[in-house]
Amino acid sequence: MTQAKPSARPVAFDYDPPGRDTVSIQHSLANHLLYTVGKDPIAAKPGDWENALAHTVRDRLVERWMNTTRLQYQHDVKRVYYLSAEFLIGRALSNGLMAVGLYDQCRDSLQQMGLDLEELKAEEPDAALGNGGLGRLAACFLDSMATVGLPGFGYGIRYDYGMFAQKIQDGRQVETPDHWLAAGNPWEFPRPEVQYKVQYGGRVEHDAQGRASWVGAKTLQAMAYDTIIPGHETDSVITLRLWSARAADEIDLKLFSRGEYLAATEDKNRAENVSRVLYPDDSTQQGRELRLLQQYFFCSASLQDIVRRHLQSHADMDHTGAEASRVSLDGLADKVAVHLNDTHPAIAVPELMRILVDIYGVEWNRAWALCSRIFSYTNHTLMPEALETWPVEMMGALLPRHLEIIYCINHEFLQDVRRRFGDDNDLLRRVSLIDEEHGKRVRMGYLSIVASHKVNGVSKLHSDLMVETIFADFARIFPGRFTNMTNGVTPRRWLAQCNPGLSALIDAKIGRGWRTDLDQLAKLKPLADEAAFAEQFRAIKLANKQKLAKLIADTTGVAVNPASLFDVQVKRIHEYKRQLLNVLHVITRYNRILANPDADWVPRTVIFAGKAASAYFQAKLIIKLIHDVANKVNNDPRIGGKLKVVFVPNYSVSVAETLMPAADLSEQISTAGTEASGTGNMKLALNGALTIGTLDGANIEIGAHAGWDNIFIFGKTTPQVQELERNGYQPRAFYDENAELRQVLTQIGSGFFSPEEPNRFHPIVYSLLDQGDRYFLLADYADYVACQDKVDTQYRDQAEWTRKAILNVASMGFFSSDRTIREYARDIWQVQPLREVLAND
Ligand code: 26V
Repeated sequence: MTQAKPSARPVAFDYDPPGRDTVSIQHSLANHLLYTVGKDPIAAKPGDWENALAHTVRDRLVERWMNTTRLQYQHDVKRVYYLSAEFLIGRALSNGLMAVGLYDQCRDSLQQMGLDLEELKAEEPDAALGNGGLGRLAACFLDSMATVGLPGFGYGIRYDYGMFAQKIQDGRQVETPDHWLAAGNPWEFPRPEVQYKVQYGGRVEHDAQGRASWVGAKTLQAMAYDTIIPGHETDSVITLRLWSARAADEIDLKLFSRGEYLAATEDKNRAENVSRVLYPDDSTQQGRELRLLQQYFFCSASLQDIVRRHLQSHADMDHTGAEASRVSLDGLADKVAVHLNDTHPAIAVPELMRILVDIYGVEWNRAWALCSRIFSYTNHTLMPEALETWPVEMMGALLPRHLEIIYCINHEFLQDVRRRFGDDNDLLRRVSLIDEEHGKRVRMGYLSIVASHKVNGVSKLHSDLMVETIFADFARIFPGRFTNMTNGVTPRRWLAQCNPGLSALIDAKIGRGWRTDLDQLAKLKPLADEAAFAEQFRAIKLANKQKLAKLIADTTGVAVNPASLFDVQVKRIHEYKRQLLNVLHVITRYNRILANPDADWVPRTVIFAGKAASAYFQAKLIIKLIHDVANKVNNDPRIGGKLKVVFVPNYSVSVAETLMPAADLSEQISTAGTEASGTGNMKLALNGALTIGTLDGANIEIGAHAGWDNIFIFGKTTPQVQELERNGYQPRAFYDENAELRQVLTQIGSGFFSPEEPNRFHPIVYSLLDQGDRYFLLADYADYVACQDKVDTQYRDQAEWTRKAILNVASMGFFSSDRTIREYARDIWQVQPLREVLAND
């Protein structure tokens, strides 16, 4: 690494800690506008003020940040490094303001200056460095690590372009690039002095002693950018370090001196492409070489950084040179836990082996023993098509030494299996790290399991299914290695920040402690029966619905009635999540209203939002269907206000912050056994929505906590789905026996919603009736529709509905990511909050 030794601290080092009073804040803001942003106030745009405000907040976090980092060094604590290809942070301004405890004060200071905080907040682009649940979970975890005071560190990629922005044109998704850094990023500190070489390509040579060297490789540079992650109600602040790709040599001097300027910069561009764009796909594993390079790029830089930090603070005094490093590295597992967020960072396993064995000369078995104590791995999906494998040939060309190391790991592993389980060739073939059946591929999930001391799923059901299905052999080979860590969400963003109305009401009743101890929400339970409280609760929900109605009107042009039931399904568009089942219900309801217009219909607004992977044809067609159905329903004068359908474009963390507080009904309707956990389900319940859902993922635990009377459960259970599968599921049997279902599918298939193109939705009907209905929509249809009737009945009784909604909020304490992160810290990482270390020192 090209990093100079820190120079001695100057003798006189005095600085002005920024004040917290109104005048100080106003001065900071003015100073930053002038001296940081470089704008004359008469010319400054809202974006400039937002930038100045972000710096004003950041200033008030830096001292805490330095103190946290300094204390970690001084007490030589064990750290956890969370490796993730995705961090879906969203906006940072409100979160930062709340963390420093200056939200109201800043708003008022701004107001005195004639500025509106709400307007400035809207200027900030989302940091959308993730696809969906997995990336957002990583962001909630960082927030919780900081708040709980864990010595945590996030490592990922600083993508120039994050998750694509979704535009809707003629009812179809159109992807546009997300250049989130265009106006600069006030939350990051570039660290040009922190750079590592990352190599790829070339070949491996072995010397007479069998030592490997990787020769003829190409080189990239990884440069660090640090983002401050503030804790709440604490001084603890942690770091998210993201790597950006640079060319090893800025430009080719030979070409440059010959005047071939464009050619001279080609290498630079190729290198920088490595961190250019987030792969926008969470449905299928894409065998893209660049994606493997991205994964290796950030893992290699992160591990070099981790090892460098360890050696820096654990210099062995009794030895010199290489021996000193080897001795120091013996202690690595006592000071370092590395977590693999899914298999995207699994290449970190052979990379750490390479660093230890090839670079520091650590003996193989010793190095492997360290790895096995350092790594742990979370699985986030059971969907076979999302389980990563890489063609051996591709990995050999890109990372020849890593492929060798993986073969060695596999050899030792299979030998061990043979020793313990005999020559069961079928078993050996099944658990081999190399899949030989689909043209030789490296199984990254298996590699992660073999290297980790703990492997967890993300909800009880998912963790059970994981060891019963995809990892059954491994559960037998490594009993005790598999565990569960049910997901959670940060109550700071997903209640305090997004729902100020409800937060203020809760504060008034039970105090502010719930922000860092969400179990305290249970104190609201007795209030569920208090009419006055229920009245306030309802008024807040209505105000939140009005705010969402405005967003809907602004983005879609559709006027919705805030007094109607807001029925919300927001998440990535995927067949297993069954947005299509929701549409089948919508059409059924439409038909029923037309058949019986004078019945006492509960007015409903069915709200969808979510992105489809750009190459996922069926998911994109579902988006189009939602729009075509919406068009028909919303413009049918016979329907009046009884039913509205809207699709909110460009679902993102920020859009979610408006949607979650406004929902009455939370749709969590995946086929049982397919949704690993879900976290939107938690955010919606925390904001007082009632769930309609299957017994899938974390829905089961939500029901157990909220009480089964306070959730609407329908559909086949996982064992029932498995049984249908075993017995040869016949979707047509369900079709034949249900007249309403037949009508709905006939309408979709015959162009009722797409008269200008009657065949448009053939692929949808075909997938249900002729391609086996992979996600059992038809099997669950009747029960789902009947369950929706129960929802109506319940909603008519507003007092009872509100009581249940309050009980849901009061029961969500368990789903704080603080609880999840404490479980990881205790049972997997063996790291302690700094506060506890200090108390024991
Ligand atoms: C796969 C791929 C494949 C290649 C392209 C990029 C990409 C990105 C992500 C993934 C895996 C996605 C897995 C995922 O997001 N799982 C979700 O994780 C949530 C947090 O644990 C959980 O709540 C959701 O149920 C689960 O679907």
